[in-house]
Amino acid sequence: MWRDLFCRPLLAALLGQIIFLSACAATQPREFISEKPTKGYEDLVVGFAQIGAESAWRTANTASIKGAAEQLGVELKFSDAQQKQENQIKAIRSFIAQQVDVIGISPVVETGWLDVFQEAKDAGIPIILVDRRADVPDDFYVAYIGSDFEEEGRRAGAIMVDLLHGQGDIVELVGTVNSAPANGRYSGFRAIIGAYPEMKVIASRSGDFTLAKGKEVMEELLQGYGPGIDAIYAHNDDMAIGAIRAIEAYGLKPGQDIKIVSVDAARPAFEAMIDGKLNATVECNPLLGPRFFEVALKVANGEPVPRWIKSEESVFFPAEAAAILPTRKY
Ligand code: GYE
Repeated sequence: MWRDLFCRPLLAALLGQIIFLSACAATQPREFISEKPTKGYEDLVVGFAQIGAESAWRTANTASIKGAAEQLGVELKFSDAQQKQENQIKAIRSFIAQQVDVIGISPVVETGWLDVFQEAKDAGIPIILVDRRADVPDDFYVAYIGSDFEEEGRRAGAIMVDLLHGQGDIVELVGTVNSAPANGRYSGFRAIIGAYPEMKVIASRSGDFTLAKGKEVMEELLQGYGPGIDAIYAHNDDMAIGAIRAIEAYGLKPGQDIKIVSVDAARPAFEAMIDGKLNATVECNPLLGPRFFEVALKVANGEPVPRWIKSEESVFFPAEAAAILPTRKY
């Protein structure tokens, strides 16, 4: 009797448990029982195809990527393409051959990536665009981490309108021809100043984002236009600083005789603003390393990531430059 009372519920419970467990196994999602373990940073192998070392911005960007890899324990294969697209293409091919988990690239120019991106796709290696975009279909990369260059151009345009009171002759120092930041900063600027018929871009020349070329181009423009130039719009700080040197050598006062607006907000721009030689700088954040590896890890683990991880940026003027300089990280 007592046996019956005791054993029946026990047997029923046992049976119930067996039925429940076998039902669980049958409905278990595949990933759950897959043998592929979740990767951690220390398991991650990442290739990064950097552009080069053309500017203060780029130096800070490289330091951010290398520093984050080291801190997180990621194995980073880093390539410096010395400004050449063909070197970046070679770097991607070598990353594919080494079977890295994820490839990061800052494409020097927007076009010409289809073939090599297709090769990465065929090899099943995801690409993350960092800093600059490439002109490829959406399914050729998993995410873009970087700035809104059009917006930076619009911000520079609005500052220029204020500085010139809606009237004046501007020369533009363009970044690397056909690069995403040069394209966006070019068109964003025009979207604003286009509403002011008395504001004209009288010359637009590439200084390839370097101080040396910015100086060289500015020397030529001063030969051509001299004091007729009211303002300079430089697509980065380095070219603005090159232009400042050319203007001083020419005998004019940068920041006064010729107003200057640039992009990046790197430390040398703050120093130039403190000296009264630069009128404003539009921020572009190069410190993308930690975010890049965070996204790379998610991608390697098959987790979803946003299509565009946008940098938050500001604009800076001479009045606040001295107070802000000590806090700048690049
Ligand atoms: O503004 C410039 C650098 O791609 C946003 O490249 C970057 C640009 C940056 O050389 O200084």
